Amino acid sequence: MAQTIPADVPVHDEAHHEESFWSHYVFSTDHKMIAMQYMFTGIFMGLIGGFFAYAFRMQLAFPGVEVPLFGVVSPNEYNALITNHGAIMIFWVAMPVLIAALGNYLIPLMIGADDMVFPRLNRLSYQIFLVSAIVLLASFFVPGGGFAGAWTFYPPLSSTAEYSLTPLGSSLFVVAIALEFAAFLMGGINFIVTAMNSRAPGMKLYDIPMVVWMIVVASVLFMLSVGPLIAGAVMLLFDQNLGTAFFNPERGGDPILWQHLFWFFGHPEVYVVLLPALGVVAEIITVFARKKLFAYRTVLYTVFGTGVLSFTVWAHHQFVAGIDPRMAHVFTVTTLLISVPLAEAMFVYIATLYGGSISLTTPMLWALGFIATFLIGGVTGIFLGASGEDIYLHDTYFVLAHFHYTFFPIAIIGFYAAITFWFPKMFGRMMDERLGKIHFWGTIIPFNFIFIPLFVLGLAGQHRRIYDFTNYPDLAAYQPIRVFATISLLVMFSFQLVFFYNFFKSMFRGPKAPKNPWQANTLEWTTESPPPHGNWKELPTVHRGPYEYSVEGRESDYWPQNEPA
Ligand SMILES: [Cu+2]
Repeated sequence: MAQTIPADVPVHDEAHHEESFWSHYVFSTDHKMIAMQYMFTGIFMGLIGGFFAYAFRMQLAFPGVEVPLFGVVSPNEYNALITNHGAIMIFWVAMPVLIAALGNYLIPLMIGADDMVFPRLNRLSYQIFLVSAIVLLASFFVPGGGFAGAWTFYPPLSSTAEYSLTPLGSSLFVVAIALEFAAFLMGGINFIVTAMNSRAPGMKLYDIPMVVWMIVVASVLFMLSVGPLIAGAVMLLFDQNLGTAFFNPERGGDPILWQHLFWFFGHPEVYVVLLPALGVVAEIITVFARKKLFAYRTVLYTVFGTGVLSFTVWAHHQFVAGIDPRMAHVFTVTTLLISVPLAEAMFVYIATLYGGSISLTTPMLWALGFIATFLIGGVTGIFLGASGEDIYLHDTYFVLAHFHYTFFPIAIIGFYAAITFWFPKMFGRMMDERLGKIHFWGTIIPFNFIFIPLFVLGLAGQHRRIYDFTNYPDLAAYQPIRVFATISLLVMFSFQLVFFYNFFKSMFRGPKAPKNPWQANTLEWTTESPPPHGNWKELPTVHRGPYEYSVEGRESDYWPQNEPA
């Protein structure tokens, strides 16, 4: 239920005293500043994760060669690079940027609140997240180096000192993961409570913008799935340091147990980051097609259904781990089922575009790029979900390419869609459209050139997590394909410079943004760009139904094609 704020309650102290640098940038409890902290930390970690990808892709294309800025990649370094590339991109880039930064920035502004319900918990959430990132970065510099047992940290490579070449590195890795989950639990509680209790008067449950709903559902999924993994991480720490044997079969433990604990979290985790990105795309295509979402409530029910289903598919990661084949059938069925609601969401998005008056702005290009690439990710997942076929494809580059066709749209395209769309609101200035489009095409084309070849290599039987394929007679012949993928990566990376140039130049020099440059009609566009402390001088009230907001004194008439004539 939306709460009504009595008229005599002061909304926010507009004329508050000057803040010092520390209280404004470092110890702020303002949701917008915390969102920026999450976003910039995520971008920084993304640069590190990207650099790791560059180093190991160079090793794969040109084995043993000295990699500029890195040096020769040793086999153990190679393992540490792929491990931490995966962990960083998922836990320290996708999570903080898509759910923490977007949730923090958008939820209060899109529901008409002046801040989060628990601002100090919010600040603590970021601080713990920052510590987790520092612990992870520190793990690269301890004796033995960073953890090198793959991002899923399966025992025994992660648990017992005798198998692990990086005992201290793996302990710090697990501590960093556990800290980070504690941070996101705090953030998630805030998101859910704020969206449910702080909405502007008149905004009913079905008026909540889709991206806010998506972040709320993602937070619920995270809270329900993360328990087993935190418990597993603690058990792993005990195995590493206190001599327990939860995952050690020689002493009665079971390494497969870890796989269950990990993937019970790991699969819902896909939806934890996917849903915010889906929400971003929904907001953008409705604005730039000048249409309402084709089926708002259907998408919402779909998302709820996907959330429930996402807890029933995890063992599709374990088809070759020795689970009972009859169980494999069950997980095949649930996995194929979960592709239905997502296909439906894609259908709704395409139906929203149909007949709209589409303007291909940079955010719209990213949103359309999301739909196109994510569809490839989704469709290739169906191959892997079928247990019979997975026996052949398991742990090949086909999995790797499938995975990147889901996570790249989510984390990278979702981020670029969101940042190009909300940049005017965040920084009060417009980004350069021409540079934005150059960056879009310079990213999306090489992205496909990196990963389509990897599907081919996977079907040829190329196994992941191997240091040098030229040692394998059957696989050495494919070396030109590996070189092609690596060069595409270099091209894609170089186009990211265009983004950073555009981003920082526009932040300081871009033309001033009006309140509502895109003529959108969600609430965040009714306040100044950037919004003041407290977001509005007077909190807004919502008058009309779903996706047709109008704020006191302003008619919402941006979407002339809302209703059929
Ligand atoms: Cu999965």
